[in-house]
Amino acid sequence: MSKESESSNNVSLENEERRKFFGKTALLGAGAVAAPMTATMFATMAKANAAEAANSATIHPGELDEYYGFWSGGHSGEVRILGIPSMRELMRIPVFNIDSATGWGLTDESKRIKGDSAHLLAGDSHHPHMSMTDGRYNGKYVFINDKANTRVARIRCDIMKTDKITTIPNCQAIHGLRVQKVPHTKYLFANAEFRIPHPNNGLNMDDVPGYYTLFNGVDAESMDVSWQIIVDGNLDNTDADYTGKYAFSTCYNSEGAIDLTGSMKAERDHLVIFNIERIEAAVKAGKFITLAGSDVPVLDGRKGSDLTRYVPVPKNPHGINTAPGGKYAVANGKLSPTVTVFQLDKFDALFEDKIKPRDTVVAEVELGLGPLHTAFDGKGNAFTTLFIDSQVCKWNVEKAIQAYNGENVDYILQKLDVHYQPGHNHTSMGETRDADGKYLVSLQKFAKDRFLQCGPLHPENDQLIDISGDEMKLIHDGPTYAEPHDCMIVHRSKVKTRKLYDREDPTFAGTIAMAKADGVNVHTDNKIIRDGNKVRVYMTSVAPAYGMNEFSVKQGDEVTVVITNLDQIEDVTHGFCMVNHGVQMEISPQQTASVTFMADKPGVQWFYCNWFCHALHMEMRGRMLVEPA
Ligand code: RUQ
Ligand code: CUA
Ligand code: CA
Repeated sequence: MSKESESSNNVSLENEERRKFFGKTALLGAGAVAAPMTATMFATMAKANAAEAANSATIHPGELDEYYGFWSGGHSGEVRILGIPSMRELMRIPVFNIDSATGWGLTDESKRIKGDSAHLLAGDSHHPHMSMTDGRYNGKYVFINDKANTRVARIRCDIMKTDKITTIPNCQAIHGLRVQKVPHTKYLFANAEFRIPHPNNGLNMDDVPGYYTLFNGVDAESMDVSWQIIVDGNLDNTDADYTGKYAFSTCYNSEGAIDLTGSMKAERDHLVIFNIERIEAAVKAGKFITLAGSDVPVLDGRKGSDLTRYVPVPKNPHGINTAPGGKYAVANGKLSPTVTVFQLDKFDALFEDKIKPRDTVVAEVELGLGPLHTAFDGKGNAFTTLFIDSQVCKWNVEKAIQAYNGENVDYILQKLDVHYQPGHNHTSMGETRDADGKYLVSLQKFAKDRFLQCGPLHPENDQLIDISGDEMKLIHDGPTYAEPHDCMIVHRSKVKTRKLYDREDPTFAGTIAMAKADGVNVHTDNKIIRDGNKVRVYMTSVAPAYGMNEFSVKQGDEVTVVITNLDQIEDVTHGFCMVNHGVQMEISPQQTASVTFMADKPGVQWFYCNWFCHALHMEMRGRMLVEPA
C-alpha cells in the first residue's frame, strides 16, 4: 500500500466520525458544516497525489488545452469557456446578463436576440449542454437555461455567441435542462421548477393543491416551445436516454408543499419519465389544451396519464444522470444517502404496464451524505458528489447492482475529499457515447480556506481530478466567480470555430437589411441618414481609425451608430464607446454591430475605440457634435 492511499484511509476515518456526528438527516444548514481538514493539512498529501497522477493539469506557455470546458456562470447569467486540463478561463459568453465589454444587452443585435426579454438585465444560468448526433457531441450549439427568468438560450459554437433566447410561457423558473441525445438533438428538455396557479391571475393563489408546473419540449432549431406537459409534483433535474424515446426528471416536492418542512415530509418523491413518441402522437392528434399565455400545446402528464410514469425515489432526489452506454441512469438522493439506479431498457415494459414502476430500479445503494450529481468514466464506474461529506465517491455500477441483489461485493471503490461541498461534477465527454475516463471536474460551492481571502465573498472552487488510473487524483484547484452550477467537457476535435465573421452572418442580418433600406453599403459607405429625429450613422473601421472623424446630430435625436469592421486580420477587434452615454460594444473583424442611444447632451461628445487594436488605439476616436435643442 502506498503512502498516499494510507493517508486517504485516514481521511475516510475522519469522515466516518463526522458522519456519526451529523447523522443522516442533519442536512439543514449544510453549508455550515466544518471543513474536514485544513488546506495546510492537505497540502502535502495533495502535492504527492498530483505529482503521481498520469494526467497533469500543467499546460506550458503557448501550449493548447485538449478540451473545451463549458461552464455555466450561475447568477452572473453568462457561460464561460475554460481550457481543460489547464482550467484557464478562455472566454466569457454573455447570455442572460449585460456585458459592457462586448455590449451584450446594449447593442441592437443582442436586443433583437433577447427579444421579449431584452428589458431584463439579469439571469441565472445553470446547465450547459451541447447538441448531439447519435449520442455524440456535434459541435453545433451549446444550450443554457435561465432559472431566474424562465428562459432557455442557444450559443452558436462557430462564433461562441448567443443566437437565440426563448422565454418559456405558462411557468416559472426553468431549472433542469438537457438535450435529446438520439437520433439527434431535436428537442431541449426544460424543467419548470416552481408550481403555480393556472391561470396565474391572483384569483386562485390559495388553491395550493391546484398549482402545477410543466415539462417543456423546445425545438432545438427554431427554439420555439413544441409542447408542455403538466406534471404532478415539481421538476428539478432532467436527462434523456440513448434511444430517443425517453426523458426523465427528478422531483423533490411530490408533497406539493410551499415551505421547506413540507417539501421534506415524504420519504420518497419520484422520477417522472416522459414518453416522447406518445407526446408527439398526442400533439399530432390534437389531444391538447392551451393556456392563457400562449398557443403552445399543453398535455396532461399527471399520474394516470399515458404519457408519463412515476417511479418513487428517496428523498428529495436531485441530479439524474444517464450513463454513457445508455443502459442505466442514476438518481441522486440528496436527503437520502443513496443513489437509485434505473435500467433504461425496462421503460418500454413499464409504459406497456407489464411491470411496476419500481421494477425499473436495479439498485439503490448507500454512498454517503448528500449525493447530488453523478458522472461516468465510460468504463462502468460512476462518480457521485457527496455535498455533506465534501467528497466524490467512485463506485462501480454493476457491483452496486450485485450488492443490491444481496451479493457480498464492495461497490464503493474510493472516496476523495474535495474542498468543499461539491454540487455538480462532470467527466470528459462523460454525457456522451465518447466518455473517455480522463478527467473529472468537481464543482465546489465553498472555497473556505483554499485561496487568499478576498473579503466576505469567497470564490467557488472547481477542482480537476485525474480519473485515468484506478485511483482518483486531485490535480488542480480553480477558483471561480459566482456560480458555476454545472459544466461540460468537450474534446477540442468536436469544436470548429470561425476566425473571422462571415459577412452573411445572421447575427447582424437585421442591421444589414436596415442599411440596405437606407441605401447604404456598409462595406464602403460612411454615411448619415436623417429620418426625422432618428439619425443612423453608418461607418467603417480599419485600425486605427473609424471611417468618420465626426458627425453632427441635434439634441434629442435618437442615434443609431452602425459600424462595420473591415479589418481582415484575426484578433483585431475594435470597439465603440460614446463617452458619458453608457454605450459600448465589440466589433470583431468583418462584423457589423450597432447601438442606439439618445443624444441628450449638447456640445462635443467624444467617442473612442475601447478594444485595444493598434499602437495608435488611443488615437482611434472621434466627435459627435450635438446641436442644442
Ligand atoms: S442543480 S448542485 Cu441547478 Cu444543477 Cu445541482
Ligand atoms: Cu480600434 Cu482600438
Ligand atoms: Ca420531498
